[in-house]
Amino acid sequence: MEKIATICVYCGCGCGLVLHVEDGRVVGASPSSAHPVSRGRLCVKGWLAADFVHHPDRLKTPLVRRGERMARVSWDEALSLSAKRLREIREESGPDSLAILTSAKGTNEENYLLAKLARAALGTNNVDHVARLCHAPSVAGLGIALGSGAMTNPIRSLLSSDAILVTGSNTTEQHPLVAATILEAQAQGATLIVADPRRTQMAELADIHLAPRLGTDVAWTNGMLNLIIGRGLIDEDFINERTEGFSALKELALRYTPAAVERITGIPPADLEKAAAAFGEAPRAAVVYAMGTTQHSSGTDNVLALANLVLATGNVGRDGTGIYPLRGHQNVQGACDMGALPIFYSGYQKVEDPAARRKMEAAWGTDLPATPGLTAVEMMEAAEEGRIRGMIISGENPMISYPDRGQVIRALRSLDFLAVADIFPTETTALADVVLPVASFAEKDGTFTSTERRIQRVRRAVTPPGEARPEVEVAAELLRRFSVTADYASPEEVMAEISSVTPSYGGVSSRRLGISGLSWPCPSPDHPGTEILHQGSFPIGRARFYAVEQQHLPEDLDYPLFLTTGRSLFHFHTGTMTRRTHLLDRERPKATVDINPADAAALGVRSGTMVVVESATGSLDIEARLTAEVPMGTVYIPFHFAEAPANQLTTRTLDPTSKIPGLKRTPVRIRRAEG
Ligand SMILES: Nc1nc2c(c(=O)[nH]1)N[C@H]1C(S)=C(S)[C@@H](COP(=O)(O)OP(=O)(O)OC[C@H]3O[C@@H](n4cnc5c(=O)[nH]c(N)nc54)[C@H](O)[C@@H]3O)O[C@H]1N2
Ligand SMILES: Nc1nc2c(c(=O)[nH]1)N[C@H]1C(S)=C(S)[C@@H](COP(=O)(O)OP(=O)(O)OC[C@H]3O[C@@H](n4cnc5c(=O)[nH]c(N)nc54)[C@H](O)[C@@H]3O)O[C@H]1N2
Ligand code: SF4
Ligand SMILES: [Mo]
Repeated sequence: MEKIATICVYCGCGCGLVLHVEDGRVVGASPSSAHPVSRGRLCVKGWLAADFVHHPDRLKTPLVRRGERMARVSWDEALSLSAKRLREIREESGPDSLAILTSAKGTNEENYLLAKLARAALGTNNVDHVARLCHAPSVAGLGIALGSGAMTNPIRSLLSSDAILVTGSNTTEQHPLVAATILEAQAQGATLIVADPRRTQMAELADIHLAPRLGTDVAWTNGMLNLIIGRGLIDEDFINERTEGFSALKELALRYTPAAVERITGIPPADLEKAAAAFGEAPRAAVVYAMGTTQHSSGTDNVLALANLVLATGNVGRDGTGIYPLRGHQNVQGACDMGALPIFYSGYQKVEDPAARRKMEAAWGTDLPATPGLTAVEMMEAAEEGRIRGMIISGENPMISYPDRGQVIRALRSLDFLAVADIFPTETTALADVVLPVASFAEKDGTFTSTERRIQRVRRAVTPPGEARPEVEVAAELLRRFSVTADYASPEEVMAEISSVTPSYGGVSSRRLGISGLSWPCPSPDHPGTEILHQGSFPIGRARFYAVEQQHLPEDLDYPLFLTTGRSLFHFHTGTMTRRTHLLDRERPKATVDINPADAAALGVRSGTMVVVESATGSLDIEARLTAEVPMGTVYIPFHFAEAPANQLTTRTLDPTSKIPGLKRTPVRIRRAEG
């Protein structure tokens, strides 16, 4: 048996995985004991990460739509047709009538080439990916507050924390190896504060559980600051030496008294006081957050409020401190780093900056567009209105994962041309004109960048099924069809180009990565990489406080309940891989809506009753599950299940700064289904 060291394909923890190969097939996976994050451990999805690789449903040949049917064609035919249709649309409607969604499941090299395809070949900055639905508020908020949108410290650094505030993160289920580290820190004496409207396992294990109403995070965060200022627990030296804007924030925080916070959030003053004391008194405190923070129409404000908290207490730039936006997909950090975003080239170099643009034009040998592109949800709106006519979607399943599914269907059906690259048939490939079968993580070389900015090697263990090909090759072929030079002999050569144009990856080469990888910024070949950011200074000089107010949340009498959506440990998003992994699907085979027993009694609903959930955008038939994990007035649906897609109910209400939709709070009503 051969053993190939690689990286888990699921979440941003970035665990080291060993694939076991026998007779050209992956037969199992086990943890890597030498790996700095996993240290010999994996969660259940990691142990089962090899299961879908040889599934019979894998896409094996390129397909082209012929009326209602999909016909098998050669790669040459599929790619030539794609290039021809995209070129025709561009001639008729201009480059900005085209768009690319790249994949957080893809490698850095694939994301870089797809972003290059959008800019250098199609001529548009319309390139984005699911980070828009995920940590766009972190990229925007931490970007303006600290100068970098990434996690400040490595996961391991939490072991040195004296207090850890975890908010909007179902950590034991969604980032199991981060949760294991947090619980290890707690066992050593750190105080664990968890803010989540639901009583998750993390909340159950917390020393202090704050259960705010959905969407009221700015209020309680400002409230903690109010108490921390009142008790003299701020770090005045840090504020004076390294930040600006504190006086305006202080004035604002004065108004968020415990009583005012209780009215907005429902959090009892005594709990808020305990949390503020624990966080404020800790010599080293850290904030860990995820989608409960970002997926709101106030997502950027929520992030800024948390940044205020760590800055005011001087908890940045040291081991045991910091702010941890937990990145979701195993390479969503990398997809952002590679410039699969409408306003940035790789390394967050702005497309609007003439110097950056000239540099990229010289590197890519062509003129580049200067106007920022559309974000993911804006692309869907433009498609419905006919402003976007041709799209490439690589490794995303927006039919299940994007908000307001009715609108997504209308948008994708309105396109004149859609090409989709995936490893499995999905609800989105079903609408494609061309389907491109690509290699999975086990069948290609390249790199992923984990949530702790750790750039790690992904290694080919087996050959792709049928005619499926690594997407690096597919993207390079498309670039050449648009006369852009793309003579890459291997993903390593793509990484060489990435490091030549991307300062933070400047010292990265596949050869250097080894088992532990390298954390960016790593500007030069002799640089060891950077585990803790902002140690002496911030990239923007001084960090900035932003005085953010709690948004007013109007009541809607027609929709008296609030839906929040999320995930389960056993499934990954739209389930394309986990629902094809028997042992995972068996654990969580069907969709349910969680309802508090008191709400259920008022509705005349029991566990197992079929109900109809209705929002302003759609309705859904789904089975009820009664649980006190959700508070009264709140219901919860995991969005994994195509049979009952939660996004039928969500809306496109966007955060004005980051353009993330408010997926965590949708007004709904519920009734028993007829019959
Ligand atoms: N098993 C598994 N792991 C995954 C994924 C997966 O699909 N399956 N997906 C990956 C990806 S891409 C991501 S982004 C991460 C997501 O990881 P998480 O963000 O941890 O997961 P979610 O279930 O989206 O939501 C997190 C929590 O936010 C809480 N919440 C909702 N509204 C609010 C609010 O207003 N305030 C606060 N404080 N909390 C709120 C919810 O109750 C929920 O417990 O997981 C990654 N890991
Ligand atoms: N209601 C609601 N909606 C949400 C969220 C929520 O919390 N609530 N969360 C949002 C968030 S944070 C995220 S990140 C998104 C996730 O949304 P998506 O990223 O669209 O969901 P996935 O199911 O992970 O889709 C990944 C696709 O990539 C394919 N794939 C796997 N490996 C490869 C590969 O190597 N190459 C290629 N090309 N494809 C591959 C998979 O088969 C799958 O079809 O969902 C968002 N939508
Ligand atoms: S914690 Fe995340 S990266 Fe680690 S094994 Fe589980 S899914 Fe994979
Ligand atoms: Mo995500």
